[in-house]
Amino acid sequence: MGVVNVTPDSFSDGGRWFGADAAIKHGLDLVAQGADIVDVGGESTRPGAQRVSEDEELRRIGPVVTELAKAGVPVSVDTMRAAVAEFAVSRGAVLVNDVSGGLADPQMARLVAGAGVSYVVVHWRGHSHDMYSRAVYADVVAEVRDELTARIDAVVAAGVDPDRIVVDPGLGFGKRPEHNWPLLTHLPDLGRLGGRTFPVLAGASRKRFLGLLLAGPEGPDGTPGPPRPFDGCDEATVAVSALAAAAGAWCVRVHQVPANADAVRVAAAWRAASAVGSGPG
Ligand code: PMM
Repeated sequence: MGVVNVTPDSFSDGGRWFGADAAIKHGLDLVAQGADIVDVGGESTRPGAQRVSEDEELRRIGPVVTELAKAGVPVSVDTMRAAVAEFAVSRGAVLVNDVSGGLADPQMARLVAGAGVSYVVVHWRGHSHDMYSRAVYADVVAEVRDELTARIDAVVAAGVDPDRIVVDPGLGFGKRPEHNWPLLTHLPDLGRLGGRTFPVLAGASRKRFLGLLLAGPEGPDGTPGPPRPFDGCDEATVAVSALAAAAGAWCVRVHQVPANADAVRVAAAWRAASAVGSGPG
């Protein structure tokens, strides 16, 4: 999944594809580079971000979703608003990527159910302006699984077809680095919820926990080194994509497609070969 953030302020690519023409071209380029899905978003969810209005979100994504879908691109709409999802689906979007897992807009699950599109249910504990205040976990994997299970039960009760659900641990959403890493190493468990197995999507691309992992050397007084800037985190993103896909993730959401598409193909070959029995005796 390649990302097109039609925003002035997203964490890693804010402002770059803010104009509709640039965003449409970027989406087409991502497909040419190997993306299977293009995720179009008009609202930044970076830590501390304030919300944009619905009109502004629609203004940003409208032409981009419309033109990409018209060009035959499988479009995902990254939105927490049912009205925005409804518009995007009416223009041909095939997937609703809701980083709030249906919590931000009570109409979302019904809209998705009625539209019959796929739905990414992301683990989320609240809006970005104060998300770190909620980053408190005793057992992050168990709690994220329980909370995702509750969201799935709610959206299925509202009519969403379970076969259309994709789950996502929501890396960085109300989570610190020490929470993101165990979630990444338990991706298959995160897909097995309530007696069903759901495809899993992971969105680690260029996130701050990678910049912190790759931080510069500590100062002489032990102060942490400066985090690596996001555009120095693409190789680490590729490493996460390979490991996540090898562990069975269905999809990785990334800003830079070519190397990640290669990583996913390596992982697919890895998984296929590991299924060929050649064990002892
Ligand atoms: N992360 C961001 C935006 N949308 N969607 C899903 N499903 N999973 C994510 O982890 C996710 C997302 C924030 O990233 P960006 O603003 O750097 O693109």
